[in-house]
Amino acid sequence: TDLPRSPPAAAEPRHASPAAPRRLREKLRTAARMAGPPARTAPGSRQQVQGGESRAQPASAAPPARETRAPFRFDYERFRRSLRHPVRGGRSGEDPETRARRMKIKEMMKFAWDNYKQYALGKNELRPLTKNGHIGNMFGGLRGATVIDALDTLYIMELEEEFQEAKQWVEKSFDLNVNGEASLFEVNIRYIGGLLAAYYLTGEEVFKSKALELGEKLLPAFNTPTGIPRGSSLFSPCSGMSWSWGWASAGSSILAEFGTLHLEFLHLSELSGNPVFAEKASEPSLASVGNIRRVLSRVEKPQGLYPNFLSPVTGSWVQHHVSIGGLGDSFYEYLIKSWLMSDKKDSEAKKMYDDALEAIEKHLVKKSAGGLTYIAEWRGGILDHKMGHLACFSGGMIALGAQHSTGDRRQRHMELAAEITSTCHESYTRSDTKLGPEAFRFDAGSEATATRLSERYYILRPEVVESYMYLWRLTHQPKYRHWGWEVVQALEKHCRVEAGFSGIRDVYSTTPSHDNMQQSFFLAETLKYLYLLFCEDDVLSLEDWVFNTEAHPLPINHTDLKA
Ligand code: DMJ
Repeated sequence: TDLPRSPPAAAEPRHASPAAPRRLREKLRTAARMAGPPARTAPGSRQQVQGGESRAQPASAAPPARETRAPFRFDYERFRRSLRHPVRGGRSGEDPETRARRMKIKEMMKFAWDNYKQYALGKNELRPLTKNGHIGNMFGGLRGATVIDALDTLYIMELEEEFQEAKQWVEKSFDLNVNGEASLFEVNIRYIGGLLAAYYLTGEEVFKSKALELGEKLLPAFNTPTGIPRGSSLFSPCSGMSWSWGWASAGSSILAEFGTLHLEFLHLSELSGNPVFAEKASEPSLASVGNIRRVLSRVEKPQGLYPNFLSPVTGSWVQHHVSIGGLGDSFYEYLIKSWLMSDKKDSEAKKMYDDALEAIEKHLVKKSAGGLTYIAEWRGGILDHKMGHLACFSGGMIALGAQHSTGDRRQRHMELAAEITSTCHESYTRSDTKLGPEAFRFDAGSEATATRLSERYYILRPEVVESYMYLWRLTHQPKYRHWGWEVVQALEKHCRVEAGFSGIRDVYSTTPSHDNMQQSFFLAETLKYLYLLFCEDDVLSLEDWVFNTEAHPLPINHTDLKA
């Protein structure tokens, strides 16, 4: 649930910097000149921020991590005892068909991993047709996105040998001293989320220390006049600096990016004892997700809606485009999940979620001529009758939130969640491959189908099966498992190739045109949610865990775990 991506030919997020390697080298050289002689950053201390527009803003007075780390110890054993269910579940008694389906999905995961390992280990993603690796430009020079994204799925599926292979790669080859421009959002949800989940599931210190080190590398992105981070940060080990740049999102910051940090950053503070990620206890810090919350709760919302673009300089909206799909999506998801993760203590997040959903219901939820419920986009008051694949996560989110409402509201929201999930299912069943397009429309006679050539592709995205998983867990209606199994069959038929799984360019054509990319989120999310759909409810129980927007499980804070 992030930003819309470009069509398969170049499956990078649309907001990824177009900077060519030559321009990047120039930026690094300029940075080095401005910084003077390289200064080593003390291990564990915050990196210095220099350069670009950020220079005017001193880094917030956050305490260096080492000041607070010494006396602090996170009590992992106590954390494990605080869980209400064994992480991989403990119930049995399922029917043989459910077990067989789950085993099939496990086999798909093994196939995806084995091919990545054989042809692309250490690259970010596998190109399954050409049998090589893809690096891309989203992660600031970091490698191994598929390894980090796959860790917790391998663990949950009890693929022990494969999990050990992935862990060894993290121990021996995962290098954080890299050069490049990183998307704050992508590094946070995939790398930090993946490492945190692997730590909480296994207790292996290597995952925790890498997550904390990487978290500190992201802090300079917050160095703006409002503390609203920019979209990208420049990792540069030559002097231990990171930069924030304005051009990545045309000078504005994107709601789904700066609104999708809260879950991971709270855990970084929880594990390190360093309050800077979450909030400074007595003195509000700009470099914290608490500050983002403050800016958002103060700014005026047109008709109660949250536009997608905010200026990190003035703290005002830049244009009035509202979407529960790309550019907005996971901001809403992180509000309700922040409340759940706080064991229902973060009432501000719950109120923001409730108010936002009320405005969405009032202004964006529509019914098509054929009776399908959908959530439209809003451009300065004009509705665009379109839903992106990304927006299909919202069925699951609304169902999750509804569980904690009462009376009419609970019933209304459960119905809305079921209707949206059913519409997203229609977008799959109305295609020839039984996989859904990147976006579908409800205008000019179209009902849940793509009308533009550029929107017909499917890149192994998870959002529709994510909603099936939540709706199954919350209602136990068999149709959600049936729908999930339809997806498994379609993936096998149209996306499985000799060396992995690939996205396809046109869901309305059964003559395959593969995009040659096995996205890391296919292992992190699509296969994990499908697997969980065929598990008992106590495997990664919703009573113990919230899933970050890349499906990495983070624990609900049942107790204070400082040692
Ligand atoms: C993933 O990286 C995450 O789900 C993100 O929130 C949205 N985009 C992809 C999957 O579509």
